[in-house]
Amino acid sequence: MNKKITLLPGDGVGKEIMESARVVLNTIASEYDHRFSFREHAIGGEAIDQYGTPLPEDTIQACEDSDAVLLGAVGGPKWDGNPPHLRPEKGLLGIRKKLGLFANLRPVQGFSSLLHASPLKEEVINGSDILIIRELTGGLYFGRPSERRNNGEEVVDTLAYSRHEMERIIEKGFQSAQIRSKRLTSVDKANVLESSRMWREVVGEKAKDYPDVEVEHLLVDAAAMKLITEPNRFDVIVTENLFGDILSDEASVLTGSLGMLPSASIRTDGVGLYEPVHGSAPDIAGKGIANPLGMILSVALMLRHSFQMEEEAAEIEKAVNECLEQGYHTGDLDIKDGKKVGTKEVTEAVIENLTT
Ligand code: GGG
Repeated sequence: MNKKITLLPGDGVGKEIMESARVVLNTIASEYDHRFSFREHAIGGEAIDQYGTPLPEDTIQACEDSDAVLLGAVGGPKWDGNPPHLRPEKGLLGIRKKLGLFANLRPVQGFSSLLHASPLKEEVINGSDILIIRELTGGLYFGRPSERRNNGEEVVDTLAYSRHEMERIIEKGFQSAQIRSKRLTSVDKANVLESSRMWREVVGEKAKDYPDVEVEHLLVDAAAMKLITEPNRFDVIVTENLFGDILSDEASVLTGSLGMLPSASIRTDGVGLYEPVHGSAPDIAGKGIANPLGMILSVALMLRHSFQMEEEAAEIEKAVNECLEQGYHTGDLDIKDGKKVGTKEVTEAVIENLTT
């Protein structure tokens, strides 16, 4: 099977972890007799420096014309003072919007060798397996106006959603719950926000089409607390853009490190974009110590969702688990009697497990 994959390494540690993704894909290609062809393009801060825009037209075209997109990370202090349209994050938000990627799937799955790496008690997190579904193309991230006013003395951001945007992501939540444990938690702030009251209405309407799915509504503040105190009560969580961004970073505590979380950004059909949840980590960029596992697990999600290569995806997940069981880890994780190594060595350990 020949698949065209666009690689967008981006900024900071993005480049280092993208190399890990490439090596893993080449190994899968030779083990399973697939052909993956890679084209690398610029996005984020690197693209601003090279082309004067965080999302060059070339990059958009390459993504539209590929079978899947892998992204590393964007951002960094170098561009912090830039005007809003020249910020690296604009590139990432822009490509999600251009490709119509409205659903961001963030699986939060604990690996047994990392149970004690979390600051939470092992008995609380043991068995945690949550799918957070974040709406990706609406809400505060895209609402207009979003600007400073009155000589910079006032500021406005806009939280805007259409009913259609809510319906399609909530539907995705119900569909995902139906093939898992048939429990869906909808997270909002309906005691304060009009958008959340409409969100609840839409959840109520959609629930009629999925009578076998048990639905609960949680306010985002309560959800944030319960994710830490009772993570095992959750199966599928569906929520809007900003709440999903924050809750999924919070949920990474269950896995031991933000560096472990993969994500898939998809639409009903067509190209998908896969990236680790973490950002560009400028403080450790270029040192060869970034955790590549969130990126490698994103490769597994890509194989499963975009290419229907379930066996290959499961092999990668198994190899990651074995790598951790053998004690190989980067400095963001803590494994008892483990071997603290760099990005390259962790990747090599995964490859070793993939090929034996
Ligand atoms: N790999 C994820 C990443 O680079 N995140 C940085 C970022 O700009 N995040 C904004 C968002 O995910 O909405």
